[in-house]
Amino acid sequence: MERTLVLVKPNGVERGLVGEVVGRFERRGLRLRGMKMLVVDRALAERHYEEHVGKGFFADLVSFITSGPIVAMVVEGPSAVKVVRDMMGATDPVDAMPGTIRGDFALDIGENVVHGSDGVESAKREISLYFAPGELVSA
Ligand code: D4T
Repeated sequence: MERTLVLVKPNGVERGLVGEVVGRFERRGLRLRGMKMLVVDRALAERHYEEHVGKGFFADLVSFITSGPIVAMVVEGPSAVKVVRDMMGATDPVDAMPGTIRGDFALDIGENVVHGSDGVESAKREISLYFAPGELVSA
């Protein structure tokens, strides 16, 4: 079993896609272990995206993720990191296959609706940024 962090980004919340995104994971058989709505502040955004500090798109990335409420969730299942990323599709929605979340609901890499951790270690780090241990339930 693995756990991964999923975010429905501000444009996903604004467009009313939370239920669609959560429903896809639930119907696949993944389990929700924590979920909350929050507004990401600059400090949290910079910690979350620390690997992108110095890149040309960093300022826009922070500005976007802090622009409105997001929904953060911890999703659990076999190979959850890979399964979730496969269900989200390519980072650039133009390359995302139809049937994936980005392939069905996005066109702009800067506003690609969802985030999913890219590995087991980054999942652990990211989950701890958004959730205290007591906020997560176990099976
Ligand atoms: P997230 O983190 O949103 O799930 O995206 P990925 O894991 O799929 O992709 P990433 O870390 O490489 O990029 C993080 C975030 O930055 C935006 N981005 C990325 C951008 O606006 N321009 C770019 O050139 C890249 C590479 C999109 C996602």
